[in-house]
Amino acid sequence: MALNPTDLFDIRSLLSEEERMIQDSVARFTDQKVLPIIGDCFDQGRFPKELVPEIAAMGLLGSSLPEKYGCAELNAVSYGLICQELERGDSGIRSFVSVQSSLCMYPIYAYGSEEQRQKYLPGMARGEIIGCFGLTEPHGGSDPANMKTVAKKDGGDWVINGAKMWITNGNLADIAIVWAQTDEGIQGFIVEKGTKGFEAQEVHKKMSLRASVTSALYLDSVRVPDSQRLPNVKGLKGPLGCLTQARYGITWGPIGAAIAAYTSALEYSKERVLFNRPIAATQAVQLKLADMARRITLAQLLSLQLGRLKDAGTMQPAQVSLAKWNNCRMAIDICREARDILGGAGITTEHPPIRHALNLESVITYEGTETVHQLVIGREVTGINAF
Ligand code: TGC
Ligand code: FAD
Repeated sequence: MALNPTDLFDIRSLLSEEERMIQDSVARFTDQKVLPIIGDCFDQGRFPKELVPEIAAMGLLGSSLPEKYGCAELNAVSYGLICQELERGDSGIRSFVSVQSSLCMYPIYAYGSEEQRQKYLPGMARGEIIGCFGLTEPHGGSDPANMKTVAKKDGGDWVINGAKMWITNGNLADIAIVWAQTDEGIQGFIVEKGTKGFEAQEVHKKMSLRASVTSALYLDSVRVPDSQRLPNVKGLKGPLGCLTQARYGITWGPIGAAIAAYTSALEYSKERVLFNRPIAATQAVQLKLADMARRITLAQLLSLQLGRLKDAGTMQPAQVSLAKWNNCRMAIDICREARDILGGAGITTEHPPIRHALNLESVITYEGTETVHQLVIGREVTGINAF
């Protein structure tokens, strides 16, 4: 029996019935709702906000969090499959869900008070309250310990001053999780849209993640009550703990982008006839396709095992770093190679490879650059910090 070209090791057989069902329903959503419009959205530099209610209704926002907050309480592998199928559509759609789920709902759940959870999580799960996550600053995102944004205590309030850069969902968001330096270390604050002195400004001229909103945030003496501070974490481990959740999902997402590009190149190569034979009949193209299939298979196994470790509660940040590095590198290489197989046709958004390749320029950079993750592994295996 012929093997499935996008699942050579029958990894689907390792999924539970519920996990397969979730994957199928998100795949249908991507096929029916995302793929027909996403090329145009990318061209127009437009995030398809009209899809948010359906994304929410499917339970994809904060999908790992408890049902008592209106969430689907799915396991980590299911969250990964959601990311994979959404990013098969576009990294911008997966980014929206990653930020809402792992970077905004997760810290409110993990570090927030019960009052904050009740106030925000159900509305966020319904997609009625959109969040963004402000960690990166203009002077350098890789080193968040060197944070310049400060929050000073003033009676029962906090006064926040600073700026954040490259913030996904910034101009869409109703709330921002803002990380700021305080006298007691880095702390997180929930800043609501419309708070005096708080402004989001959209980043334009992007060649990547064009179907996603990216913004700068400005905080000019923004005053928030202590009840908007996340009370249960202090120090860099707060934001880094959120990043571990989001990076885990990002190990899966690029598998979807790679599958989209590989499938497109595979189909095209069987139809494109040059020198009296389809280019798929040439050794050069077969080597490229075989290499894509090999690298996708390895990435699938890596993320699945990572998900099983996460579900068992033993996943380590360095393991996430290795998978984020490997899978982003795998996907960007495949998308660029697929673009080449399509020749000139590969340079337009009529075909997915170039859109995914351009998106992955962001995905390989955000949530820790490739170099940052390589250095995390270097530190893990040598015991020497080279940052
Ligand atoms: P270090 O000072 O050693 O550690 C500080 C504390 O944090 C703990 N920790 C972690 N906890 C959870 N998860 C992790 N991944 C953790 N890494 C470290 C650590 O145990 C320690 O705790 P404690 O209790 O001892 O205080 O910090 P480090 O040397 O490990 O960090 C250095 C480095 C470079 C790895 C870190 O700064 C880093 O990861 N930099 C990259 C920053 C980054 O990724 N920014 C992303 C911004 S958000 C974003 O890009 C969203 S895009 C989303 C989208 O659109 O999809
Ligand atoms: P820098 O940190 O200035 O890095 C520049 C270069 O130096 C990189 O090549 C890096 O690998 C290299 N480098 C860094 N340290 C070392 C070292 N020790 N040794 C050798 N080389 C090193 N951030 C948020 O907080 N929230 C968001 O929602 C968010 N969304 C984003 C969306 C998009 C589209 C993009 C592009 C970024 C987003 N980011 C977000 C920011 C992202 O996390 C940062 O871009 C990333 O962490 C890198 O920071 P930087 O851009 O300042 O690059």
